[in-house]
Amino acid sequence: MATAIKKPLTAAQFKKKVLQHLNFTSSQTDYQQDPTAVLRAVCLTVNEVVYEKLTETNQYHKEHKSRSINYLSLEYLMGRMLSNNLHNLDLFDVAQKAVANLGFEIEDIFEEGHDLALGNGGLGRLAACFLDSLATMDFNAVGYGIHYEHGLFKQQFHQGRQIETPDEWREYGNPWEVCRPEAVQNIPLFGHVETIANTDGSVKKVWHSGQTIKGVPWDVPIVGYNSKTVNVLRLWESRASSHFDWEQFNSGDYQDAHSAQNHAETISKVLYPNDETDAGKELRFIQQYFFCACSVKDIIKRYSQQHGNDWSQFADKVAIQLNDTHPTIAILELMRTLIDEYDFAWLDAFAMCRKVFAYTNHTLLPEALEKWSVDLFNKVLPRHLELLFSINEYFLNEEVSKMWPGNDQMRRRLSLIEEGETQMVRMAHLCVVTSFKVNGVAQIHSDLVKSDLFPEFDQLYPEKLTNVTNGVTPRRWLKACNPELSKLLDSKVKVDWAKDLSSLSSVAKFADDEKFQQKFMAIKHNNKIKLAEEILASTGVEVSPDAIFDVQIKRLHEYKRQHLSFMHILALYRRLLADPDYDMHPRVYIFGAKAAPGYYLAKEIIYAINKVADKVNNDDRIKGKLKVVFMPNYRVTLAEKIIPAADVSEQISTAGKEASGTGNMKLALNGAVTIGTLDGANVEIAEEVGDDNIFIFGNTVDDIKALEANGYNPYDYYNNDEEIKACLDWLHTDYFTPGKPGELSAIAHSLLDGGDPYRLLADFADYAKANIALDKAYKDKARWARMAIINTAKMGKFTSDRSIQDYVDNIWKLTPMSSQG
Ligand code: GP0
Repeated sequence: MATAIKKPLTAAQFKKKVLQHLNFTSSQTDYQQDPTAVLRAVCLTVNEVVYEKLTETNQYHKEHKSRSINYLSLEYLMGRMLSNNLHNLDLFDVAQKAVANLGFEIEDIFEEGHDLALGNGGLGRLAACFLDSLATMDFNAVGYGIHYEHGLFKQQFHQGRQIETPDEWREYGNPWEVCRPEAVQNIPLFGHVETIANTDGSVKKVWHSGQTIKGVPWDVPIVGYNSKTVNVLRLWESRASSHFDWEQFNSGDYQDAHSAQNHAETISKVLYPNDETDAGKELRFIQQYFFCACSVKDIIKRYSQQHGNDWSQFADKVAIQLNDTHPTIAILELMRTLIDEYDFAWLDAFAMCRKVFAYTNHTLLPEALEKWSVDLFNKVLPRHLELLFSINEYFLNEEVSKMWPGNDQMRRRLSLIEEGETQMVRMAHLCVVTSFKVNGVAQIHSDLVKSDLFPEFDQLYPEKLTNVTNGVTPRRWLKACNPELSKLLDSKVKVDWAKDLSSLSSVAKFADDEKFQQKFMAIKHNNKIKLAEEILASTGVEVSPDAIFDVQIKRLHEYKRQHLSFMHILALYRRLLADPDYDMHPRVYIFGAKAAPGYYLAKEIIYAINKVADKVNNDDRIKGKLKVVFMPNYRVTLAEKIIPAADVSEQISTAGKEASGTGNMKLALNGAVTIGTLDGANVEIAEEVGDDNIFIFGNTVDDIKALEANGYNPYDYYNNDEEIKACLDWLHTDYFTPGKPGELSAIAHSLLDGGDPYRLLADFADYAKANIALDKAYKDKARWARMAIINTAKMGKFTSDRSIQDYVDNIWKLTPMSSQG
């Protein structure tokens, strides 16, 4: 494997620097007892290399006045940084040796690190993978987000129920961030708008804000893999603008002097833990505005450092990607700045926004499509609301009414304002109207965005709606997390597959090679042994690495249907009780999922799985053929341990509901075989691996529409399928919750009287059938090995490098560092 960039340090030099940091940065000479101090010193050593490259990257883009992409996201699920940075800098072996020399295993040092968990799930992890690819491909990119004091909560189980405790990722500092006081911003909010008449008859609007918040930037360096680039993720922390009121303090009003400060600091205090639901809280709205305003001001500042007051090149130099509608206010903030602060004419400002912004849609679920009340807007951002109304007027009169003359219903449907008891702002509509491109995240999802979500917008703006299928970084999700498989692939693929993932397709020719199969499956087995140890440590349950490791890891949500798998587990258990010799290969069901703290049914599903697990895992009658474990505190770091050990990947959402999925890609890349519906990126995974190497089941999007057109009735399935009936009835007994009948009833209620909103019962029988086919395939060792190998070999399309190249070619139009001359 050719390495273009030479190792920046030898092991001896690395060790010397670590010792220096232990001595002079931490004053820790007794480090043998203190792996945390060693971790810190190792990180600081790595940073010496990182910051040098960061300076060079900045220098280059300044000189070349490079166009930049500015990725705005309320979430970044980075995970741990050290192992990834070592791999990307080609310092892994060096650090491993140096640390061994100090008496430590590098893996034990990694274990001391905290996850940067500034996100909920797929959307936040996608942002993290994209930053990795942007740096790897030498693009000039800045990620903007919030420096939450507390990221996603930690999850524990108490008697099977989820308990949340706060995440303290930077309680004692974080070596991967640097504060940038020189780039602080002041952010106005609240107050009122004054209209001043100019002498020429026009008017000038002046926003007199009621409060100012200080935005303090923290930069996390993003290290490219085997590239020249180190970019930054810039995270904004909120502070009170004047530290506190001394006059008030001196007059004895200690409490009040503190409260303004507390209020300001609350903004970046905590990540909202709802995934795919809009909680509609005022503080969340202020979070969104705060980070958008800081970021837009920062983008303008960076631009004017190079171009002064010449705005003519702004749209050539700046692209802003909105990761979902969460950063939509950035559009209004740029409008406001151009008009109020730089005297742009309204139409010119609007035209500028339409050249700069692009928007990614991540879901069709109605509960995730953000709406904010006009009243809230008016209270917090009165000037932005005026501009929003002016955009709406232009849009309805100049565009909607010209396309559909006299059609008031169309005006009502497309308006940025939803009329009703309380007027609401439709954030997605504002995004579509004011962006130059709108993309979905997998082909089927983008097609549905066009046909079902925004059909009128597609007519109005042909070419605006497009697709960019998601991807994952193979650096973290294969090279770093699965070192043994990586080595095997290195031995067969002559190019650096981590940078050119489609090169893995050459491994497909070994899919039937017995020796290669043995090596591939021996690695899987080893990974399973390691995971079994982790499972024992975290759940107390002993599992056999000879069993099928069947994995479902993702946020807990009804549409993802963890309870479909749960129902099937009940069915298997029932079959085994009826016939202890029931023919099935032993299977371990491994779940990992956090539920939003306020999501009642999601928490009930966790509880039910844990209760059934207790019973099943301790039932000698079934001879260990079935085990169920729910691993607590699912997060990036746990995913990195589970994924390399997975045999089966559960991707069983209701067709049409999962925009893309990205766990599906990570699992297949590591040789897990998918059992899934024709939803999201599963469709494209099936295209790549072929029908023989995936288990597709269930209703398609069109089937579901047809079912619903005929009036969906869950009782049809309950009454006609003896197994479904028995399993649902079981939940009302005290079989799994001795002495407490009905504790698991909520799931049954939702599936029957609740109408089964995610059509679980309609897919149950076919899912059970697909599982029988899967079981049969697994028993044929050569066949399974072949399937697993093909899955790894055919994942080339799903590298996030390909996603980024698609964005660059079709949306952002960037040139990488190396091609700029
Ligand atoms: C979508 F709308 N996603 C949302 C959201 O609020 N949070 C979130 O994580 C996810 C989708 O569910 C996804 O299908 C997709 O792959 C991901 O965004 C990235 O596009 C599965 O996680």
